[in-house]
Amino acid sequence: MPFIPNFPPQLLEEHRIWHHANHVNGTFVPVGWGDRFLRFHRSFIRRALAWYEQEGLDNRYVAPWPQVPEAIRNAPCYNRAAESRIVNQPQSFSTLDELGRFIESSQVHACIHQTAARIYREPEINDFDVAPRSTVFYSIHGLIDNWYSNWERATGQRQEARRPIANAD
Ligand SMILES: [Cu+2]
Repeated sequence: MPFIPNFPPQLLEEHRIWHHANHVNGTFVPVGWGDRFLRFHRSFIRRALAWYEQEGLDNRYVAPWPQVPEAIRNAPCYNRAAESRIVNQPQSFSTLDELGRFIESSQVHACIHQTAARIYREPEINDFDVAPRSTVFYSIHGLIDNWYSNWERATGQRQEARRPIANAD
């Protein structure tokens, strides 16, 4: 089931707007983008998957890939050395922004989307406007989110979700 039925239009719109507001072209990725990219997608997939679960849809379809599928790693656009640094040397990124910018500037994120769209014959996966309607989007972004968690563990920079400040009165 690669296509998610009745995906909430407001969630789709939120993702579309984020990418239009944060458009990057090629390998130049501005300072601050990486931090926003990782945080936005973490929050987005959590909310989209909460809806998905509520719908009673099968969680197995949207589970993160345990690693990038070999068929994608074999694509000419894929940067294996970059993936290896992300996975094995997370502490080499001193900030979350550095990690996020690297995932983009190394083309790892773009290549995964492009290649998945091609090999699964699902062009939607490579279209920001509609990608969250595909289950593969969650396999990809769940894996990227696990790279983010891995970085948090390795650097001791895990930040708990902000709790509302208790009212002192
Ligand atoms: Cu996105």
